[in-house]
Order: sequence, then C-alpha cells, then structure tokens
Amino acid sequence: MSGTTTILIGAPVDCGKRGKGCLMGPDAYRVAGIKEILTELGRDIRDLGNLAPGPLPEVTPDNDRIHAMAETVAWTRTLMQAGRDAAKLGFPIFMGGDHALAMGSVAGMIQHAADLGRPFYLLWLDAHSDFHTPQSSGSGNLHGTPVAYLTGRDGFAGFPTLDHYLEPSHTCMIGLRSVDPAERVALKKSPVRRYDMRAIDETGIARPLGDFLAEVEAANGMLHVSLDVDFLDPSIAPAVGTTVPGGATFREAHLVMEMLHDSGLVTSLDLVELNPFMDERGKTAQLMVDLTASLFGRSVFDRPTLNHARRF
Ligand code: 6HN
Ligand code: MN
Ligand code: MN
Ligand code: MN
Repeated sequence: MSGTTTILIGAPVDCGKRGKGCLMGPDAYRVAGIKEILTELGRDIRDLGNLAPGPLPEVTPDNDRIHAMAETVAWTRTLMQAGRDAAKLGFPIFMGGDHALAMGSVAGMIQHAADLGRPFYLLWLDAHSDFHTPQSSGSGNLHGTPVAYLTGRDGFAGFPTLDHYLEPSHTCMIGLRSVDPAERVALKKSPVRRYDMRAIDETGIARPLGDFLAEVEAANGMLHVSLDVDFLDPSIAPAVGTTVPGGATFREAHLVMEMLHDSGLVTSLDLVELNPFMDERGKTAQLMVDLTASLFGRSVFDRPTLNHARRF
C-alpha cells in the first residue's frame, strides 16, 4: 500500500434502490471508529466529510422502472471527480452509501490509473454481480448496475461517458449467490472472472483471490476493492437490505482482507450497502470497520515473508 495518507470520503448515496437507510452509513463507520483504528495502524487520515451530489441533470430514464436516475447521475459525476482528486493525495475509502456509488468511485479510479499509465483491476466482493443494464433490470434499482456501466455495456444513455472503461477481464467477482437470469446470460459471454459460493466451498477463498492477485501483480496494476455488506453471511452482517443466506464467514472475509494487505496491491476501497437502520447494536458497522483494519494490516503476528499474490 503506497504512502500513508488515507482519505475518507463520505458518500451517503441512497438512491440506488427504494429502501432507505444507507445514507447513515458514513456516520456509522465514524461512530464505529474507522478513523481511530486506521490511525493506530499508522495511517494519516483525512476525512472529507459527507459529500452531496451536484445539481440534478435533466435526464430521461430508459424505462419507467428506473428509480432516481437523475440523482444517481449527479452522484456519479460528484464521486468520479472527488475520487480522482483524492487518489492523487492518498488512498481513498468511499464510505457508502449504496452500491450505486461505485459508478462514480470506480470510474474515478479508472481515470486515475489511466492518468498514471497503469492497468486498473476491480475486485467485487458481493452476493450479487450488479451486472444489469437499465434495460435488463427488473427492479429498476441502479445499485444493481455499476459493473455493467463501468465495463461500458450499452444502455447507459444519460450517464457520464467515460474516457476509459474497465476491462471485463480485469474484474473479479467473489461471493456470488444471487445472479439474475439476464445477468447470468451477459456474464457467460463476458471474460469477467466470477466465483460463486460453491467455488469457495470447494477450493477455499484463498485460491481464487490468490490467482487474481498474482495477475494484478504481474501487470503492475492498481486494484480497487468494492466490498458490499451482503458479501458477508447475514448472521454476522444483518444490516443490509439485500441479505442472501450462505455468504462469506467471519474468517473467510478477514482472510480476504489480510491477503489483500499482504499483496500491497490495493489502492482504493468502497464500503457499501450498510444500512445502519437495520443493524444490531452496530455489529455490522463494526465488522466492516474491522475488515478495513485487516486490509490495512491489523494482524496477530507479522508475516513479513508471505506474499499471497504468489503463494496460492
Ligand atoms: N447490490 N439483482 C438485484 C436487482 O435488483 O437488480 C439485486 C441487486 C443488488 C444490488 O448488490 O448492490
Ligand atoms: Mn452490490
Ligand atoms: Mn449485493
Ligand atoms: Mn490485461
């Protein structure tokens, strides 16, 4: 992880679906001590506070199922710019907010990597593939669409056009267990790497992650991690509107973060979909902060000789 400056970006995005509450996410992470815990780990923290979307554009959604398109477009523009600026100064953490925020956060990181002439990679830790287009989405909830947008799939008229898009083959999804039929069809035709929970049951979570990290390292890539609360099993992380049983366990999730730390490859992070209104005494917020601490090097013992990008 390069440099020690970490920039907290509050992104109280709540327009990516109908159920409300993710707007309280950034403050829940602050209450859970994200700043103090990362400071203890030697990071120099700058908190930009909670951002607000810019002016709402006049846009016409593709169909009348689509929810809050104008607000989502406004957030995309705001977060893309804020992320691009923050990445010049240090490691941005986008504290969500729902997963629609990744349209802006990841878009900004893609442009930043292109500015530096480095390849960009995305690790999507989620029960869902979020690979719908506005046309294929049955719910019309735009938090189900960011990976389609970022990889430049058709159907996003009215959203910002990007100078650079995400290479589908540079995208790795881990934790999948709720993929809609239209997403499955599109993923089958795409080189996006995808590991469902069965794959993790069979091989353990270290193998697919290690393979992906080895590729990022070989390419000298920049790696953005997008962590959706519902990647985790609902028994340990109940504070999310889209719980799906059979998610990552406490140790699987920490191992992912520990391996990511050891790899030294991660350059930015989203914490998304936390709905503090549904939490049990802050336990989900606390777990997300503890996972972030593992990503930033919290461990029982040092493991200076391990390099997980090579080991698995
Ligand atoms: N998320 N596939 C469902 C939909 O409504 O399109 C669920 C999306 C979940 C979104 O994981 O951020
Ligand atoms: Mn998601
Ligand atoms: Mn999800
Ligand atoms: Mn490549």
